[in-house]
Amino acid sequence: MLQERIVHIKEEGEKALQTVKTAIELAAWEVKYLGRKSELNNLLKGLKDLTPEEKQIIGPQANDTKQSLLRAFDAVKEAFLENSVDWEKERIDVTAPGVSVARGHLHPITQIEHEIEDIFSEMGFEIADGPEVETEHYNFDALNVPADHPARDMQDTFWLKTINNQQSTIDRKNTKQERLLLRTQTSPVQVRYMEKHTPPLRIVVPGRVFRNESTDASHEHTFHQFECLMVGDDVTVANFKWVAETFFSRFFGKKIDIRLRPSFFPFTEPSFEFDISCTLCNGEGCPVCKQSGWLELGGAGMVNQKVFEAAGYRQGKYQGFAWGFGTTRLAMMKYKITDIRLIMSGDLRFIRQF
Ligand code: FA5
Repeated sequence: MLQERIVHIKEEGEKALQTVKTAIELAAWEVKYLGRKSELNNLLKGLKDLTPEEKQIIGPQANDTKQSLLRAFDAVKEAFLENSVDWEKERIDVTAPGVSVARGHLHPITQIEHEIEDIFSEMGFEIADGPEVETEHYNFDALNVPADHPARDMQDTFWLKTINNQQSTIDRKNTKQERLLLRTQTSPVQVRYMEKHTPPLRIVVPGRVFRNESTDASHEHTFHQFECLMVGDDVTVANFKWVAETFFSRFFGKKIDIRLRPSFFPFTEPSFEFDISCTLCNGEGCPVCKQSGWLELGGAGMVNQKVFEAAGYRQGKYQGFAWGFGTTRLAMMKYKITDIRLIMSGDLRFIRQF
């Protein structure tokens, strides 16, 4: 009786498999003839209840049937897979040229800033940061630029409009209403940093600054500067000169000529301007260096004791040098860019070259 039933399952299963046309039908067939609740499986589970003699006959027969149906199922499944793939489409031509992936990259100014930060970090400087929207106090007052002093006009300023006829304030807790501006230099970060730290200190401050001035090949209204400040008990101009020469020589990978000229900044005393030989024309004269062979890179000097005082240090206790230079101008020299206005133009044809 059982033997006949098994033969019947086998015949029925094989017949049903021949009519299967879709993957769904094949899955249903598998459940019906090979699944956990299939008749054949129940039969196999019931073998334990048979007599030893019956087991000897029924056992092998049921197992053979299961294996046979499984083989038949696998063969049909394989055929299904084979037919469902369009091998012509799937063919991979390993000799075909690759498709290049468009990759973005950092803006040249950011690249230069990273390079500068690396060089200064190696010399033991810390990287500091400050706000682009600054108070009049930090941008001018604390840097020893009195309200009516003509030095305040040295850097034309973008003042921020007042809100609701009130002067806007950057610090709402501050009851003194302060005028806000777009910082004209990175120097305000000197005071902000010194207020929170005690010498000895060495910092560099990369950042964007703004000036309300007309543009030409070497002047922009929005550009980048890099401030450098070193304060201690006995920091001198000699330290400045060594740091400047070491930095520029490492940056350009060769010995660079530096020229110091006496100058005036309210926040340094004595003050000087420093130029480096124009790497674009090698000192021959070109539109960028205004035919002089030199490029004005920055201002520097020994920190005015009044600035130390504004930061909360006792007058005469420390001495140090400060230095601010145009990162954008440095980028122009490095990449031989003849017009500064290209740098922040957003023109991708220009940016993609770096
Ligand atoms: C300053 O901004 C001072 N804060 C620098 C300083 C810092 C002096 C610490 C002393 C101590 P100055 O206005 O000269 O100085 O600007 C510094 C540099 O910024 C210039 O030498 C130049 O390289 C760059 N720069 C100035 N104006 C522009 C501009 N419109 N476009 C591009 N770069 C500019």
